[in-house]
Amino acid sequence: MVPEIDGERLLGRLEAFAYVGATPAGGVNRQAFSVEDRAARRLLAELAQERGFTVFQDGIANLFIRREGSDATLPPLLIGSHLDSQPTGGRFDGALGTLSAFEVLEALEDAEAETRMPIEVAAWANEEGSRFAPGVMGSMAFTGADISAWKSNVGSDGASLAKELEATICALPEATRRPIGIPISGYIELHIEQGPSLEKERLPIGVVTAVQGTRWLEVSIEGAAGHAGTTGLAYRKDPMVAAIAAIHRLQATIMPLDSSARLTVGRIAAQPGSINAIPQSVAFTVDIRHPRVERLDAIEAELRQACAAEAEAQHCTAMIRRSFDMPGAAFSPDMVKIVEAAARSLRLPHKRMISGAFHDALFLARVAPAAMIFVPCRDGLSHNEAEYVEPADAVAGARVLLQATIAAASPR
Ligand code: HGY
Ligand code: MN
Ligand code: MN
Repeated sequence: MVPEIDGERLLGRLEAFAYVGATPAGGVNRQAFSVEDRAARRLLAELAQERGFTVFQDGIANLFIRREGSDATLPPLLIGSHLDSQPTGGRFDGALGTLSAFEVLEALEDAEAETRMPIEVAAWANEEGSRFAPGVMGSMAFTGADISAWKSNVGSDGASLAKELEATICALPEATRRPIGIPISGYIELHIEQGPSLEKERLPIGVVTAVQGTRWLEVSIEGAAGHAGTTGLAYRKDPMVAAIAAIHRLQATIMPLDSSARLTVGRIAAQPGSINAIPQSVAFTVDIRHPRVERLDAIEAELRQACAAEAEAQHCTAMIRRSFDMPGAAFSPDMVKIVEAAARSLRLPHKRMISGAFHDALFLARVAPAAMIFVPCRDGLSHNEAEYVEPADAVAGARVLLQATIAAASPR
C-alpha cells in the first residue's frame, strides 16, 4: 500500500492538542516544562504507545518516538518540531510540525510501508525560550551545548529551571531514558511560516533554504530611586527616562534604515515598580535578527552605544548582557532538493525562502543534513492567539513531509 496522510486524523490531533493549555482567546499557553507542556508530552507519548512505537526522552526532556527501519544499523532520520508555546501562543507554532511528523509515522504504519532508516519524531524541549532563556534549549543540547550552564537559570515566573526540568522528565516515567545527542541521518521540520509571504503569493508550500541569525540582549539601567513628588528634575537619576530614550532612538533608526533588520523590545520592568517612586532600575529585553552576521554585530554595537549615551544623559549606568546568540545558517542543498522534489511530486506550488524565525532545525543542521517546509498562516500572524492555518494547507504540509521523509529515509 502507498502511505497517505490521513488529513482528518491530523486535524483532529491539532484540535485535541489545542485544548492542552488552551487560553480563553483561542490560543495556547504551554510554556516549557510547565504542567501544560507535560500534559502535551504525555498525550503524544500515549498516542505513540497505542501504536506500538517506542518512546524515549533525554536529560533535557527532548521527547522521541521511534519507528524501526529495515536497516537498524543506520542512524535514524528525525522529523518533528516542538510542543512548547509562547505564553499567548498559537495552536500551530510547533504543534503542526510535531503532530504532522507523528501522522507521517502513522501513515507509514497503516500502509505497512518499510523505510531503510529508522524514523524518529522529535518534540524538542523549550524551543521558545520565553519562560526559560535561551530558546532552542533541547536542540542545542542535542547538538552539543553544555546544559550545566543553564541549570541555575530562573524563569520569567521565578521558577527554577533545574526543578521544572526534573519534574518534566519524572512526569513521563514510561519514556525510556537515553543520553542527550545520538547520531542521526538527517532532519526535516514542518512549521508555519510565521510571516506573510506565502499567503501574499498564494503559495501553499515554502522550501526553506536557511534561517537568519538571532541575538537576545538583556539591558539593565541603574539610576536612583526617589520620591515622585519631592524630587525635582535637577536631582533625578531616572532609569525609565533613559530606557525609553534608548529604545526610541533604536526604533527610529534600525528597522527604518534596514528592511532586513528586526529589533523587538518584548519585556520591560522597573524596580521597585511603584507608582510614586522614581525607579531604582529598569530592565528590558532586546531581540535582534538579521540574515547577515556583520549587520547583527553593527546593530548590537549601535544598541550598546545608544544605551550608554542615554543612561549617561540621565546620570545613570547601563549594563548589557548577551543572553543568546544564534548565528544564521543555510540548510543542506541535498535535503532542500528532497523537500522541493516532494512538493513538486504533489504538484503543490512552492518557492525557496529564508526563515525569519529561528527553529530547532538550525541546530540539527550542524550535525546532519537538515531542511524545513513552511506552510502559510493567516496574515502571517504568530506568537499570537489568533494564529491560524487553513486545514488544506496543514494537510498539504504534512503530505510534503511524508514524501520527503520517504525519500530521505530510503535513499536509492
Ligand atoms: O523566536 C523565534 O524565532 C521562534 O519562533 N521561537
Ligand atoms: Mn516554533
Ligand atoms: Mn514560536
